[in-house]
Amino acid sequence: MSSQPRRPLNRVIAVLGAAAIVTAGTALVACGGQGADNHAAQPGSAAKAVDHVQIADFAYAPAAITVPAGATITFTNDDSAPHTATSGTSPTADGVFDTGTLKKGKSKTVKVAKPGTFAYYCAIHPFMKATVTVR
Ligand SMILES: [Cu+2]
Repeated sequence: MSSQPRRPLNRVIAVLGAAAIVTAGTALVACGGQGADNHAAQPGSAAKAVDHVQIADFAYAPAAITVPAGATITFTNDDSAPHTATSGTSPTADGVFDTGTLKKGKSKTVKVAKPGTFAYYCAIHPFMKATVTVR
């Protein structure tokens, strides 16, 4: 009678938030292979940066990233469910970037040219939120 619907997902997300900080370092190392082409094409371009955001367990990791203006950001869906990374605040996309629907195992790279802090969300699961800061 007094049972409330539990939302274990929130706890999962909270745990992931903490894990994201730990994972951030590893993710940068893992970028080496994929980013090799970009680095080779533009030697000595310090402004060029590639950041990866992993989507897993209905959360973005890391949940907040900072990249230089013009940098690319790659979103990879390692979840069983499809997700998007859509800039704006649900349900209103602001058009700064949008990965479209990423199925399991799929990646999409976007570029954000203008500086600012941009919230984004999953158009399929609006409770999934994170931010990109561009400097
Ligand atoms: Cu989603």
